Amino acid sequence: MIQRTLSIIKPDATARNLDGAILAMIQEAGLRVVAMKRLHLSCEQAGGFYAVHKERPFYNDLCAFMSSGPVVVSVLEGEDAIAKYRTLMGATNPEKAEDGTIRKRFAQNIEANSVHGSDAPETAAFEIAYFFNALEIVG
Ligand code: DGI
Repeated sequence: MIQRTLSIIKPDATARNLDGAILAMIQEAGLRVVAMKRLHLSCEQAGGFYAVHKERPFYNDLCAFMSSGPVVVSVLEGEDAIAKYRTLMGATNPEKAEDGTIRKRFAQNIEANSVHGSDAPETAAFEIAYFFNALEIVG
């Protein structure tokens, strides 16, 4: 099934000028970039995005980190895009990430882990709408 998913290249990766290398891995995996923008989120904007994690102990640190520098948000489209991108990203903790994944290659630790990807169709719909309107997505 053709799906869409929301990707974020996180501040640790943009700080190291890795946007292009990560987008190349995404495109090499067969995913198409159908929308993209570069943003510097406020702490509140990052918090709204990660509202599902509000009760987690790392929530405040996560919001601070996600607003510490620019991010590149994009909508990816392709066959089973949600699962395909999660596989390409690798485990949340880069010490557990498989060879060939974005996090194995670039992530620095469990927080500065370079990329975000939606984990289910419902979260993808919420996350895509958080950043893009219909006119900004061009398949
Ligand atoms: O979907 P993921 O990004 O792989 O992971 P998630 O939805 O469980 O968590 C969202 C982000 O929150 C994750 O990319 C980094 C951060 N995070 C998750 N677990 C921890 C964490 N940060 C810290 N400091 N400690 C954690 O245990």
